[in-house]
Amino acid sequence: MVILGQGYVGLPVSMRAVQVGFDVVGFDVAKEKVDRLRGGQTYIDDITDAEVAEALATGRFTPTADPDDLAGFDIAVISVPTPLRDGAPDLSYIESATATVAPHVRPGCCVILESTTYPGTTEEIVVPKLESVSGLRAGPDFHVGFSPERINPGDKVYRLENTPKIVSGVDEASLNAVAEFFGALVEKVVPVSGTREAELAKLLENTFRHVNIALVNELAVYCHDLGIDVWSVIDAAASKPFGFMKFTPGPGVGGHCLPIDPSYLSWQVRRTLGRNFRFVDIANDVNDHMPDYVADRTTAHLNGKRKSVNGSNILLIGLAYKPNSGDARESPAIAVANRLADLGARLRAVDPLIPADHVPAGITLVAGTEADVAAADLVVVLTDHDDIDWPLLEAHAEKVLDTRNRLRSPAVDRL
Ligand code: SAJ
Repeated sequence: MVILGQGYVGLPVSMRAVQVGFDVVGFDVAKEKVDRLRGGQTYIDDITDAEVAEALATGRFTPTADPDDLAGFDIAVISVPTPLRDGAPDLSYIESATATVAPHVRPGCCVILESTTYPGTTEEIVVPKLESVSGLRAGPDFHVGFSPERINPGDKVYRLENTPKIVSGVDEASLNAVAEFFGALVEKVVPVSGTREAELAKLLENTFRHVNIALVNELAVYCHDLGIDVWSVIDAAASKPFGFMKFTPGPGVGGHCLPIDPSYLSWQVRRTLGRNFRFVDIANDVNDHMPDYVADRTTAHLNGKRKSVNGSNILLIGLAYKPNSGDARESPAIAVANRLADLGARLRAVDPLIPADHVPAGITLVAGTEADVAAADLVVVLTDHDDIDWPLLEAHAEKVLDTRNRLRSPAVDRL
């Protein structure tokens, strides 16, 4: 089998497929990724060097950047990025991967798209390309399906094999082929009626999160002005054992899923129906403005001490997009930092997980010692990694704006 895209989604699929006995060609256009894999080295947090080396040692894992190595495949999985470009879906990676695999489509093979995308992509973009290049028909001659990824980077509980996997196909035989393949890799497959339903199910999963995070973010803004502790409100509501799911306010929504996936849905509704998907538009607006709100709260806090942001030393706690991750993609913490830098703040930051080269210019990474805290006119908690020295902050930080409700000392000003 072949997997196009050896990123945080494709590489775990490769490793698991080798583990259960498949002969796997791991294709990626990034030669440096292929070289690292060939050297038994990983580049994603959830796969170790040992796992890569183990896969190579079976003789059934072939990392490659050469499309000719795709020849003769039985099953091809496409797991490539689907970013936004100017607010619209950018399917260039899917189109490129499809064009790469199409010449190798043969009777009886199966092509499965895993990348998160809008309903209709599989049957309107992928299938026509595969058919036009191969001269074969999807369905009667070869199988095509969609199976959304649910890889959760850093999750120690849910891995590929124990997360239910939605599977779908352009026809019954394709559905069965996709279900059979992923059924060999994961404990539970969830067949759905069509590829559009599967594509939309994935978007619903993350839009659900995005909308509910926006709900508590907006609630936090109003609670502050009403003098109500939003954190106690949410904890109290979360005591309801049914019909409620806890989400918490923060400086905004980052990562490679939530800021992007819901906009694939609203773009599709606007393009196809000429309608606005209001929940997504509102959630984007609320969540995108949280960094502004945090900058405003920072300004107000300093102002209360007769200080301006301009020239103040601000110590930021956490720059990554979410706790216990070193990923800075779309990080709201960095959005807050940029706003404060624009106001003339002198920024230092504590983040033991973020790679130094991902820290924007103008922000000095520090260890977060007592001296670092004492030197700050204000400490702003943005991403609450577990291995931050919280007791030290608890003991020494008098001037804190905590956007994650991590600190309990009375001096702390919370979102
Ligand atoms: N966030 C909040 N409040 C919350 C939850 C999250 O402000 O209550 C923020 C985070 O700080 C982060 C952003 O939202 O900036 C996204 O957080 P996330 O927990 O949704 O993490 P992601 O982006 O890694 O989302 C992934 C998704 N997984 C897949 O798409 C396969 C999502 O479906 C998972 O539910 C989520 O991980 C998870 O549960 O960790």
